[in-house]
Amino acid sequence: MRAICPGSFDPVTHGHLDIIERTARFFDEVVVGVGRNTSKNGLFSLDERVSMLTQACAQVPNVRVSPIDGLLADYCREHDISAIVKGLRFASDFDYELQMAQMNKQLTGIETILLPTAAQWSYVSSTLVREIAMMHGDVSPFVPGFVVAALKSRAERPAG
Ligand code: COD
Repeated sequence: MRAICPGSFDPVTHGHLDIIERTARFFDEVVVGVGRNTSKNGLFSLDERVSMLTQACAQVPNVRVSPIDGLLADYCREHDISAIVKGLRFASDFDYELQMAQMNKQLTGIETILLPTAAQWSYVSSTLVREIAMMHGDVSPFVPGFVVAALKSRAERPAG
């Protein structure tokens, strides 16, 4: 069976990677779907995020990375995906994820599985990582080393 772990991954964190690696233990194949959350301001381009995820997941043989263009529910139907797997950190994640899970189910019948975050990553978010990095703080505990480097270079030369 094939599952998808979708997200904006802007940038990918150890919290995301923990969810992806745990999902890979339960499914034959996992697609990491890199999409766009229209309610968030992006830092890295789609190509940059796909490239970061590809590097971060290189050691997990049954994981591949793909951009998602358009609706997640349509992507799942077109690519024979049986389940969407998402991470849950706190109550506000649950409210947001439940609404999306029910909407995606209504759109194409796709099921969503919600995995609780590992306790050590429960307070980590891409939004906080971006904010800390842009103010030259240390984000090395939360993201892979090559992401730290990409954030440092972006903080020195902000886009746009
Ligand atoms: N520990 C565990 N899980 C975590 C952590 C952490 N520290 N941080 C984040 N997560 C989880 C999140 O809860 C989420 O499940 C997932 O990882 C991805 O998180 P983000 O923040 O990178 O991604 P989002 O929430 O911005 O991604 C939203 C999507 C791109 C998936 C969504 O907007 C989408 O499906 N877009 C496609 C268009 C679409 O279909 N829209 C209609 C939806 S009903």
